Amino acid sequence: MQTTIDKWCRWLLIILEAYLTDYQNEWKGRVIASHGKLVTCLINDVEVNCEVAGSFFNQEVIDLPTVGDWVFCDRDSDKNGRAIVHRIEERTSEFSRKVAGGRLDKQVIAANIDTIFILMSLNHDLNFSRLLRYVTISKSSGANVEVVLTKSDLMPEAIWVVEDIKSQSGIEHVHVISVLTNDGMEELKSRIKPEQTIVFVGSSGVGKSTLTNTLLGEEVMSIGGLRNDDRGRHTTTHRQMLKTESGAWLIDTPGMREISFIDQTDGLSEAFSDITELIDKCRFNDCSHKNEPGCAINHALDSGELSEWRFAEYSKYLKEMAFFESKMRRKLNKDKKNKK
Ligand SMILES: Nc1nc2c(ncn2[C@@H]2O[C@H](COP(=O)(O)OP(=O)(O)OP(=O)(O)O)[C@@H](O)[C@H]2O)c(=O)[nH]1
Ligand SMILES: [Zn+2]
Repeated sequence: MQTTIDKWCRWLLIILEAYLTDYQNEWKGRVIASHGKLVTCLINDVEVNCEVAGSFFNQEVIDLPTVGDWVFCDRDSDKNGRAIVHRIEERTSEFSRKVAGGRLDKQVIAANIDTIFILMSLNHDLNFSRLLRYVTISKSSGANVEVVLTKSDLMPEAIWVVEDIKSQSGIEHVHVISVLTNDGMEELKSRIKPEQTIVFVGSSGVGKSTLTNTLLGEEVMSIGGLRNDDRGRHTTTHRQMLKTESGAWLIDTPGMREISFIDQTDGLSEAFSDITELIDKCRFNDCSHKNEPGCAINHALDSGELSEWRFAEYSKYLKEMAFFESKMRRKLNKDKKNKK
């Protein structure tokens, strides 16, 4: 009996010790730059180099601290070596996508964002399909979403695009700007409030770094070459958060060549709310919207109320998300079996 009590006491002591070592002095900071397992945090206005604790890598789904995250560290200085990040505060919003390439993992690009600005440049590469992808992913983030059409000096007659984008994407705020001519800049700035966290997302070369530098009032980000076809050279190499002249926090992200979904059906329902409302009106709950009688989707397609293109995009995204989800489920089941 005595030995059992001893054993329990020893266990209790170990747990207590681990708890006290880990959390007795927790310092809260915000991640302002991330390079995988190394992050820079702002703790009490001081930049501290940190390393992510090993425990992050024992999770079923690895979720490392990302730019914008509020985290808890073991100290508030890196004078005696990097501080260790022990945990992440629950995020209020996150912009995520599937990592590029064949791997299945989710990549959180930015966290705790108030507004996501999707940048797209007004040149011959203007792509509605890509924009809808960004809108869908952004809508599932929990943040407010706005669109910024850049380089208006290249397409002065942009006004018709704005109306099209508003109706196709359902986004209320669509800005048209040019950093070269200052067109639309004041209106955009008025949408960025002090202390808010914002992020610019979009393909490489759309002008994220140029706009960032303008809002910061100094050349912090290096700008891509003098190309205007959006086939940029990926000049932004890592993600970082910077304070603008007006006091807002701005997260600059590298241009994304690939923008693939994870399970973001919530964003899909929001971005395509007209379609989900129609689906609710189909006579059969499991309507495939092919030949069933009483199909509200087919009716809307026939009458022209719903565009073929939008429905095709919606169906494509839904399929991609279902594919990701089933592959992810299989992977998790396999991992579980291997652990047994
Ligand atoms: N004509 C015109 N060109 C612009 C404007 N804003 C940016 N550019 C040019 O577009 C190119 C790409 O700009 P960047 O700011 O590097 O683009 P980015 O989105 O940060 O690119 P990545 O860092 O690769 O993601 C550069 O040559 C800029 O000079 C604009 O308002 N008008
Ligand atoms: Zn139907």
